Amino acid sequence: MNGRFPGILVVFFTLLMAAPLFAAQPVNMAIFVPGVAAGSPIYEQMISGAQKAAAEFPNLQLKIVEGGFNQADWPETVTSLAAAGTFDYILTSNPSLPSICAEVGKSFPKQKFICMDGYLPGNPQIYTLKYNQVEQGYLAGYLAGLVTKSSMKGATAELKVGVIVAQEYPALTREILPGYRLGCAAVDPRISVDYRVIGNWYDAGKGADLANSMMDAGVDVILSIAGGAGQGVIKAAQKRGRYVEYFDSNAYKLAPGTIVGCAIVAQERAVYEAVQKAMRGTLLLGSAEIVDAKGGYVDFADKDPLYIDNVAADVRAKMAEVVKKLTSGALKLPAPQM
Ligand code: RBF
Repeated sequence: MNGRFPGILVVFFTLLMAAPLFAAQPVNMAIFVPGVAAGSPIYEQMISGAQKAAAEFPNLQLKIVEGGFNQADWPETVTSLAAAGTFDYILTSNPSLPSICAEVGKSFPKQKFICMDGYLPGNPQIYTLKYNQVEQGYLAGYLAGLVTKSSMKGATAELKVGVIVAQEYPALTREILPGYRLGCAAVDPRISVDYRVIGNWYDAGKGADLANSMMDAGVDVILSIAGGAGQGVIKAAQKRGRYVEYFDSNAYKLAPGTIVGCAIVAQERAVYEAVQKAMRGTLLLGSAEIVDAKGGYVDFADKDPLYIDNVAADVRAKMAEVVKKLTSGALKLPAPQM
């Protein structure tokens, strides 16, 4: 037999194996951002997670659509995306979206939805995934408690910590805040929590005003969950040498020395995994996952040099213990199914 024959066979079978790649149907995915992406870490992670998947699947086309801050407009925009009939999937993120998608889905029964940071089991058009935000809040609360009791430069004599949020919603009032309060109380039950609501996700001026009024009253560390409005909280704390905690992403570099803790969710990873499954046809529509610290989806960013360099060693040591308890599953803080 001619020695070249096996070589030809290898080429033939390689082409045969690669054929599905060339023939793969295009998949179109709309990413609906309920708000604006800039300054909202959970949305930024959603986009980067989807882009990471798109880099692996050349047949995946992404279209990013920002819904803006008028929440009353969102159902109409989601409807127009479904009505276009061109998007295999609509990917979105925040706890108010599953019910909007369910409503829109009634008119467009072929439309598939991926709703991150939300919870709705049993709808055959919708996959949802939410984070255990009791744990995420607890991590922020525990650090706040340690910082307010510490001898760090910006810590005041008062045992007062603060939370500034953009808006009230069930995941905040029933998971994040209770988790935060529990974390504070675990450090010292005498710690009081000053809690204020801005009223929107963009007014940095109001964020700064609320932060200043809290700091006047002796608050030394403020958890901000406020999207772009959080910039005002950070700037105000920076000016007075007090502290801020960030939520969702590692953001120490935004204000080194001012941001002293980041309670994070692995939304980039979760989106990447969900989109990968969608592309492979293994995403389970109708399922509602809850992911947690034990699974590595909720965590505290403690490896960053900007945390290590700016937070007192005794605070970091105590924080490390509680992070370990949560990530190992030794400390259980179940999230409500809602
Ligand atoms: N988080 C943001 O970072 N930016 C936003 O613009 C934003 N808008 C939201 C609107 C609604 C109606 C709800 C319920 C939540 C919103 N969130 C937003 C909060 C987000 O879902 C999540 O709870 C926080 O990022 C904390 O993990």
